[in-house]
Amino acid sequence: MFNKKYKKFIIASLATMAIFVAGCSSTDDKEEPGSENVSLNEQMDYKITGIDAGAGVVRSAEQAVEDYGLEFDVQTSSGAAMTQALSDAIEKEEPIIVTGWNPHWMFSKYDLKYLDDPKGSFGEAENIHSIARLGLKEDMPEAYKVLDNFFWDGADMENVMVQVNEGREPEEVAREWVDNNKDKVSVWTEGVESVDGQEINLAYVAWDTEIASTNVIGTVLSDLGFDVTLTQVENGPMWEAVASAKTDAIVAAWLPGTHGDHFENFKNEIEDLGPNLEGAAIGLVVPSYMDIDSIEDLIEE
Ligand code: PBE
Repeated sequence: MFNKKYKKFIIASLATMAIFVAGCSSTDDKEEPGSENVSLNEQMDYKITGIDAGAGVVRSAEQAVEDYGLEFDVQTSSGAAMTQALSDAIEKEEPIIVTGWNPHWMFSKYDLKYLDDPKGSFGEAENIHSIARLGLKEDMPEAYKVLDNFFWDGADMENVMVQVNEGREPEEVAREWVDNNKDKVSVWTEGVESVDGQEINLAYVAWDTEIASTNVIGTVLSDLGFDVTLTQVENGPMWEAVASAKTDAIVAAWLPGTHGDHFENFKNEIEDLGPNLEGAAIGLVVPSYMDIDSIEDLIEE
């Protein structure tokens, strides 16, 4: 028994030495594969700048770290802290990786790129869905129709987002967008009758995308005579709220991937009204001046 173990130990030691020797000789000719990644990763402190811990994109970034075997940590903060860190890094032309998504004003403000994701940790293209609480159709048919009809595109949403990012109040920007886009809004409200102060609550998370959409649809409902309250919550609680009818609807469901786990969890307690925007995406985003194109470029061998 002892002997057998001892033998194994010698074999293991020899194997280690062989690897060591092989390693040494190769450094004479050229650098170890992946060593240039090490220095870039060190410059970034092995940090991916995330947003709020409840966000799907943070979870997917953690999944990517695992799928690609990266040494990185995903640091959580908020959407606002992430865009601030991005802007600071760009000012100094320093490397940075953030958890990003589009539509987003950051793509019109800065020169950015998504890192390729050959393992698909961030999923495919996403749609943003509107979700109603059960019973909304019967209780508030007019609001239900508007939410069901609500559909716009990435350029519409970015138009609102860019102005909010410039420091204007979301409510004011939404008011202006609704006034300037009567053709689109009239499709959402076609055949919908006005109501007299019926209360409706919409829950949302303080992501730039959702601040834009929720304020716009809130303005449309308010113009129809609804007494609208927008309630800001975290992602998990937003899904719980619509499933338990604490809120009437959300327009912030990223599917099938980003919020797929929440959807799966609550699918029998909610009504999916379908996409209000198509062709959204999430992923790791870097400034274009960075000399990497894929998440694989972060792997250290
Ligand atoms: N986001 C924006 C959200 C969905 C909308 C990408 C930050 C998320 O990651 O959950």
